[in-house]
Amino acid sequence: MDRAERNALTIAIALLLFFFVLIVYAAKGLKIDLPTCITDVQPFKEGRLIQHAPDRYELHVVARMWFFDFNQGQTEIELPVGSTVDFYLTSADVVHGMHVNGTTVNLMAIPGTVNYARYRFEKPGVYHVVCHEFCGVGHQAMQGKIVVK
Ligand SMILES: [Cu+2]
Repeated sequence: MDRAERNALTIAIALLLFFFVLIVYAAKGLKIDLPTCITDVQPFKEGRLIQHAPDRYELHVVARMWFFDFNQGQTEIELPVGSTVDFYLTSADVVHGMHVNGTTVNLMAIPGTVNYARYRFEKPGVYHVVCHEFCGVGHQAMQGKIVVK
């Protein structure tokens, strides 16, 4: 093998290892979890916001053409600042996406499955929730709001 070739390969391998180690550190050390498809929760039909403690919430989101049902048809919800939310997401019809802007919550809503992510809202503000997976003619209008006060 040519020397320049070996140097290029060494640098490429070192770079990729560096990226990989940092990603594993973020996932395990900082607990920035990847979305998980969970199997012990049945797909639900209605959105629901459940409060377990003053700063602990469970949010069942149903994505449907063309809105997010956060809580019995509501497309906008309010949470106190500092809340930790367990997001459970399913779809009532086709495949949707759900990205909560400004956070690491970025999930797919797939009919028949439940996706899960956890996030703590440390800063107050309006978090727009958008669908980023094409879902028909109303796709561009599919959005919701999480208001953190
Ligand atoms: Cu959608």
